[in-house]
Amino acid sequence: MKMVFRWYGTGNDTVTLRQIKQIPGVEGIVWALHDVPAGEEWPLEKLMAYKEEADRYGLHLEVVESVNVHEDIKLGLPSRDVYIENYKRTIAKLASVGVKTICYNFMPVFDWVRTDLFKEMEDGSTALFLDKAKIDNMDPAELVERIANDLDFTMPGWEPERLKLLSPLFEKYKSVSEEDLWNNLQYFLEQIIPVAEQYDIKMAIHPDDPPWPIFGLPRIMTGRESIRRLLRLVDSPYNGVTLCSGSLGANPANDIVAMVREFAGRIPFAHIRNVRVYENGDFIETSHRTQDGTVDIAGIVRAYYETGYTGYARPDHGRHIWDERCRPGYGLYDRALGIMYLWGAWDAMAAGERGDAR
Ligand code: DNO
Repeated sequence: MKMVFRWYGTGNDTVTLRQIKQIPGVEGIVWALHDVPAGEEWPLEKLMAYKEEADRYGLHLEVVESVNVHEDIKLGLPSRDVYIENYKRTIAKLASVGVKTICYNFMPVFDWVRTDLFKEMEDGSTALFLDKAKIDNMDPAELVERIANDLDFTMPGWEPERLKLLSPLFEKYKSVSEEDLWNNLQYFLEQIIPVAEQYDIKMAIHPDDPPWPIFGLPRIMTGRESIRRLLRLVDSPYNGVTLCSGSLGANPANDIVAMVREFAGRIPFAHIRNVRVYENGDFIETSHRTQDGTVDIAGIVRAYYETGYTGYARPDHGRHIWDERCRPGYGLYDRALGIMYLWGAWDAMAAGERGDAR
C-alpha cells in the first residue's frame, strides 16, 4: 500500500507540503490543475512547476485526482471527440512528469454532493453531512435557483462558471438514460485505455457520491454490479476503479470488504474513509475508526493486506477537529489521524504474519 495525501496546491490549500511530509509513511501527493476547465489540455509548464514544488519535499506526483471528463463526453455529443483528443494529450503529458494513475468520475453535472459541510457532531467537531430526504425531494429547477441565490449552498467544484451552465445542462440530460451513460462511458474508455496502456498510466474511475441518482440525473457507478460491468467494458488492467469506501459505504447494501477481494488487481487507487449511515438514509462522515461509523475500515485494510495490495491509498474526508479552519473535509489533523489508523491496521496484519511464521 503506497500512502498518498490529497493536496490542492499552494494558495489553494491550508495544508502545506512540509506538513504533509511529516505524516508518517506518506510518499506522494494527490493533485490536479484545479484551474483548468474540464475538456482542456493541461499545459506542460504548469505540470513542471508542480513537479518542481513537490520534488523539493521529496513527495511524488504519481496520482492525479481528477482529470475531469467534459460533459459533452458524458452526454455523447458529437463535440466529444475534440475533448477526448485533449484528454489523450493530457495523459501523454502527465506521463512525462511521472504520473501512474488518473482518478476521474463519470457523474453528470455534479461531483460529490452534501447538504451540510460543517454539521456539528456529539464531540463538538464538524463533518460533511447529507440529508437524504432534502436531496431526494429537491426539484432541479429549485436547486438551480437556490445555487444562484444562496452562497452557503455552493459546493466545492461548483465554480460560478459552471453554475451559469447548470440550467441548459439539466435540459440536455433529460434525454440521457442510464444505458446511454454506459454507452458514452464505453465510447470514452475504448479510446482512452489504449493511450493509457501506451503511457503506462492506470485509469481509475471514482464511484458516484452518493451512490444513487440525484436531481433526476442518471448515476451508474453505484456498487458491485456496476464495477463488474465497468471492468468488462474494456478488459485491461489499465481500466480500473478508485475504490472509495466512503462513497460506496453511503449505501449499507454495499459490501466493500467483499469488493476489495473481488476486484483485487483492478484497484490502482483506494480511498479509505468511514461514514455513519442513519436509519433514514442520512449520513455523516465520521473518523476513520471502524467503531465510529458503519463501514468496516479495519476489515477493508485487512482485505487489502491479504490480497497483497500494492496500489495507492489515501485517507479521505476528515472531520474538522481541534478548531482547524480548512477546506471542507480536507483538513490536516483528522486525515493524518486517519492515516495512522490505516497504518496501524496494516502493520498489525504484517506483525501477525511475522508472528505466525515464527
Ligand atoms: C471528493 C472526492 C471527489 C473525487 C472525484 C473524482 O472529495 O472524492 O471529488 O475527487 O469524484 O473524480
